[in-house]
Amino acid sequence: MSAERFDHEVTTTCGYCGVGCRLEAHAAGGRIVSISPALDGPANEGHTCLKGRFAHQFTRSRDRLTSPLIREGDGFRVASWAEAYARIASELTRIKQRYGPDAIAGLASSRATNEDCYAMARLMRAAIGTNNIDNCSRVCHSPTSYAMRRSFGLSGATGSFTDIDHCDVALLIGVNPTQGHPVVGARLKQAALRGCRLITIDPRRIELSDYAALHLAPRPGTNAAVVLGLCHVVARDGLIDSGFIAERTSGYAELETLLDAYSPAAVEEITGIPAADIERAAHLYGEADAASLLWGLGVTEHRYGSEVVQLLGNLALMTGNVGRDGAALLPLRGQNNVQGSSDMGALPDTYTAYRSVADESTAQRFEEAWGVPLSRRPGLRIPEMFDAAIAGELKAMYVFGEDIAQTDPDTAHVQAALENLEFFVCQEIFENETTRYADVILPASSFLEKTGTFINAERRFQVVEPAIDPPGGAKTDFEIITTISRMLGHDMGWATPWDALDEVARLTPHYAGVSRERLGRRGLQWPVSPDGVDSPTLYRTPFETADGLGHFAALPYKAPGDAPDDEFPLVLVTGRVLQHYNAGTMTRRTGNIELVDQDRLEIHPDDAARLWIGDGDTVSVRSRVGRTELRATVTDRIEPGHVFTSFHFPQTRTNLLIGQSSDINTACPEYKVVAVDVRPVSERPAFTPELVVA
Ligand SMILES: Nc1nc2c(c(=O)[nH]1)N[C@H]1C(S)=C(S)[C@@H](COP(=O)(O)OP(=O)(O)OC[C@H]3O[C@@H](n4cnc5c(=O)[nH]c(N)nc54)[C@H](O)[C@@H]3O)O[C@H]1N2
Ligand SMILES: Nc1nc2c(c(=O)[nH]1)N[C@H]1C(S)=C(S)[C@@H](COP(=O)(O)OP(=O)(O)OC[C@H]3O[C@@H](n4cnc5c(=O)[nH]c(N)nc54)[C@H](O)[C@@H]3O)O[C@H]1N2
Ligand code: SF4
Ligand SMILES: [Mo]
Repeated sequence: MSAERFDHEVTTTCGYCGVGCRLEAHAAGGRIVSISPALDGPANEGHTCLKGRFAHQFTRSRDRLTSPLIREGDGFRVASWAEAYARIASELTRIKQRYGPDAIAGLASSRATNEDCYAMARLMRAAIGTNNIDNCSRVCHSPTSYAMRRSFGLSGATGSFTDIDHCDVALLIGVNPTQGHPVVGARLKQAALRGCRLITIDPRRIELSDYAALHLAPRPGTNAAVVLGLCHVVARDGLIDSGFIAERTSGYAELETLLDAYSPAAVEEITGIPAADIERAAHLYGEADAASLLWGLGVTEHRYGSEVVQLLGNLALMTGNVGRDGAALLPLRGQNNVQGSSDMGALPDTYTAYRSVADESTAQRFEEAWGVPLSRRPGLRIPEMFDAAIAGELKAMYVFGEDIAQTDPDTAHVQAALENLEFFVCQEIFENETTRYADVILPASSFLEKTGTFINAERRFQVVEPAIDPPGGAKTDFEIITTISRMLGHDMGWATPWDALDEVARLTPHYAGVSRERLGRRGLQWPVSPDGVDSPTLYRTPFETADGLGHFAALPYKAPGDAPDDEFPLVLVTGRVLQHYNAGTMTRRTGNIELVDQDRLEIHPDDAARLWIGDGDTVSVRSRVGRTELRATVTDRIEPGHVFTSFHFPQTRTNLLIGQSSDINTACPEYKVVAVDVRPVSERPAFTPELVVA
């Protein structure tokens, strides 16, 4: 790119996934003309995927929201900011006075910055007076956060992406990095090429399975049995690190007793994985000098997702594969800033750095800083918000940057909840499925139009700089949230997002040394001590639990919440594809739409033949709670008995099919195991006589 072709250049951080690639964005005349990878980006080292590099055309899409909209009858009319703000302030004040602060709830966006999310949490807690604040981590990696805090102490990856370069075995379970975290996916391919042995555990044969020493295909929802089987063999064959277990952990004896029941033969029964493959995988992992574990939603979005993460913790603890170079536990957190939105306390039960709202000294510290009394009662989680709205207890919601009507489970239930609210504010960059229910829609800014920080999946705070201005009358999320707070009588007192970041650092020992200057081009991985020293590897010694030990968890396998039967004989797994991102509001407005223009149902050739479904045919998919139609792709990457689809296109309405079953500890939906009935709806006859065989 020649210098003449752009007039403005910034180094910023990608706003799609949790890898956190550093990008050089070039703009001319207020438009992005090109984006290239920053060579010194610590997570990407000069790489990006097609989203970070090319998926920026959405910024100037004609569909961008450019002025506030207020409901009028069945539609919306353009309004001034003054009118929109006044309406929001008066409605929220009325509802608070009439029904109390807990009748109002807010959702923070994991697409937005730490400063936006921290401001939103402060708005709900201090300006409204409720802990009803949550973010999309609820439907994603909340089980990881829960489990890692119990096993090790802190809610984050124990190491960094560079550990992938230093391990001799990487075990991937329920994660598909070449699609979801492509730059990490490429790093894993590189690792495989230099001799690192990959093990992939996924009901589908993912791209990295082609590079793996071993691929295991469990029945969906049986991860616990797989991991207990691996631990069984590791213990039985003396592959444990006894010194590590004795010095640094507690609870091993109880686990050892439990493991008796999980012989490879018993595990084969439950999971369908051949016993010999369990043996091989356990030996590969257990005999490695340094083994890393990576997981994703194939672990968490299940009824016992949080327990499986604790079981993965067992595997690492019993082999001493934690707290060393190359021996990392790397949950691939999804959204660009889902680590951050949670770290910032946009959760119903915690302030920054996961300190409980019920903890007296923490609450007092925030009361002092914010000058208002704060509730000690944990607020509602997202699914509880919907239940409360349907019950008539929750009256108003303020949602920014989350398309709950498309992405949350059981769409009909979500719609009923949103329809039942007295007042609903959406702050968005596009109209989407959720804004249909809004009373006021506020036009906000994307990551290329704002200032602040994101935290990636390796706990790294990184700077975000605007490359262009927000379109038309749109404003930054930070400006909107802080203005609404001021109108509600609580002035946060910040001129810029950097003032908010300084406040976070001041009030949070784990982030004490974080500042704009110190973050520089490479960012800092929390905890960051007051003198600015950061932490690429956690737990070199000791753990951050109350007793400083790593905690084993003796948790047996339990069957998933849903199971196939005669009426619903197939298991639907849902997930994502490379070219589109979640609700798809952004990627559907880029050239990626030419690559993939619909959600497809992947089905094994045997099932397809049995059901008389051809590649490209339209099929009906029915679950216990809903029905939809989409086109089929016949592929042997999926096992017989399972089908797969994504949720990127609103017309598919994938989430009509998902029920209310969720993780027992965190309420993360069981998106990954849904019993369904699939049949063709094409004009083709159900059978042709010449093909009927007795
Ligand atoms: N291109 C793209 N990238 C994205 C996103 C996107 O929408 N598009 N979204 C981002 C977000 S928010 C997130 S959270 C991440 C998610 O990234 P991943 O965690 O990789 O998410 P998924 O593709 O949903 O699921 C991962 C795998 O789990 C497998 N799986 C399902 N059930 C089971 C099971 O019972 N056991 C095992 N072992 N595996 C199972 C699925 O077959 C799938 O291959 O991606 C992020 N990156
Ligand atoms: N069936 C099924 N459903 C799933 C999943 C699954 O695997 N299967 N995965 C779940 C997971 S892991 C997640 S994380 C959720 C994600 O679900 P969502 O968080 O709802 O999805 P996104 O598309 O990431 O973004 C939400 C909205 O934010 C807007 N937006 C983007 N940037 C900004 C910004 O800076 N400011 C503002 N104000 N708005 C912005 C976008 O236009 C979009 O409408 O989906 C979940 N849904
Ligand atoms: S890998 Fe993730 S962070 Fe990197 S460019 Fe792609 S979407 Fe952005
Ligand atoms: Mo996610």
